[in-house]
Amino acid sequence: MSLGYQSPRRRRAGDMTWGIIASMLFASFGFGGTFSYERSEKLCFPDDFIFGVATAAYQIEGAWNTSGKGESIWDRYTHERPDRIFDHHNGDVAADSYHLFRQDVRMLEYLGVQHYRFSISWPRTLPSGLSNEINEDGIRYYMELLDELNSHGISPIVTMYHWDLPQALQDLGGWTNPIIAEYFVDYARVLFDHFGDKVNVWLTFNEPLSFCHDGYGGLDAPGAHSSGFEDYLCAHNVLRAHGMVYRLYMDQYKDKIKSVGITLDFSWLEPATTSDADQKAAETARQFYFGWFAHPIFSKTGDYPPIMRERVDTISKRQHFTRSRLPSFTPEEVEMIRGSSDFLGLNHYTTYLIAKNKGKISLTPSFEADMGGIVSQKKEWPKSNSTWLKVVPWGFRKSLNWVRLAYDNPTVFITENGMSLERGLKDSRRINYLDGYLKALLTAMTKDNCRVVGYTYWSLMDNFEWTRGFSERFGLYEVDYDSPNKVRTARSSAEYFKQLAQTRCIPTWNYTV
Ligand code: GOI
Repeated sequence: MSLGYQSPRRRRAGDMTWGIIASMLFASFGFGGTFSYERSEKLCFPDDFIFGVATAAYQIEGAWNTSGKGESIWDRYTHERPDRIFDHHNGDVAADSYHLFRQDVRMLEYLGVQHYRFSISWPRTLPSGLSNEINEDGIRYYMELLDELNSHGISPIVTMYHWDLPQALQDLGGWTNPIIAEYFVDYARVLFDHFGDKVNVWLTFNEPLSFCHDGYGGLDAPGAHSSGFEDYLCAHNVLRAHGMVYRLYMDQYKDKIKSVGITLDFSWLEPATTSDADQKAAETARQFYFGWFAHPIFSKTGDYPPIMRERVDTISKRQHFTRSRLPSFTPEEVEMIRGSSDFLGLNHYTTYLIAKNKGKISLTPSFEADMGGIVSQKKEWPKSNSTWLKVVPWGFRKSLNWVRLAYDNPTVFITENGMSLERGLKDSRRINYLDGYLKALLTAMTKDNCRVVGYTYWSLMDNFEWTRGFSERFGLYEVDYDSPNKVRTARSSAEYFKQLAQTRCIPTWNYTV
């Protein structure tokens, strides 16, 4: 299994492959864990497989109004509606990585990871969202971070948009206004021009499902509550924006930019029973939750999944709408979006059960009604500290195989996987989660032949967990939010991950602490 895989849709010849990137980086790592691990059976990833950790701007940076940064929808939302945040906190200071990023890089260096996935804040670089005014301090900040990473041999993987839309653009309707695709292209151009030669991998969007469905149809910022309508408009413009940025890179930045992809989240959706109705409902749900974004980009035919088109069209009619609530792409847009990714960035955390919803379809539009399934989880599945996140490693293997079969075995890069717990340094349950999910991943690669080139743990450190505030902790490092300098301390899982990143073998973890 090699990182040099070129997916059939990967259109550039002779570019720098994952394998070269990884081997260049890998040469510089030493070895020196303080923990002792028994290595009875060796379960190892290929030599050119890369391990890293992830964060996102709003969740760690703080400095929400420092040195010319513009307001984001999460600044506005947490300030105006603290009641919507579990512990009434906000990301004003968070882990203060705006000031402490050199410490972040020291932590990465200690872990010995090959890459660091972080996101750039759109309003920190373009305060009003538009490219007429560039915030020099924002550019300086990311330049220094990138230089610090590169000088330590850590490959930067950069997300352009991890949910922190400039408020000024939300005032125009945000992702529901088609004009935003053009503004996103302008933003991407600024990023390519300033940082293009310092970044190995670009991701346009993090989890459009989350920020469209939960932001425009649910309780995340901007809190639009318009499920079955605005979430579809959001997704439509996000897909157009993604395709346009990919074409920009192909047409004008081929020599400077190495690769561009997108990150989609895919929870495994298992039929609640073996009945035909539930199996069909589960497959439909996969097309709604994942195919919604993956089908237009990664399928041979492009466009929305046929079952989604059919269901939303039919249900819209029954609800007396003149036109479908799911917008349509022009044939040119279908072509522009189809194949617009060098690889598939995948976030995977957990598994849900899907049962067919046998109730009558309500007159009130909603994504859930259109999807037609009822979502649940098994009581017996081990818990995390997040209500939605249960520990189900076999769902990871099933997700990877579903992707392999649906989209002709694309090159997959795991951009997030992780587990939340409460405060505490001895996080053996997190190590157990990692052990299970990494084994499922390795099985998918070796037994099922899924093409996976890298793994990224969410997260490097505890951070602002959106509407859950600081109450859910995903970090390999604990952050002491009460301390003025946001002291970070390595958990047991950090030692485990260090061993993993440096050996590429799953540590057997009956270790002595
Ligand atoms: C990433 O999103 C993200 O990229 C990071 O920024 C983030 O820090 C990281 O994850 C960690 O969270 C119980 C239908 C309560 C509607 C059960 C079905 C609520 C709502 C089960 C199913 C689930 C990870 C909210 C992806 C949003 C949390 C997407 C995970 C809400 C539920 C549901 C439930 C449901 N998701 N997010 N939810």
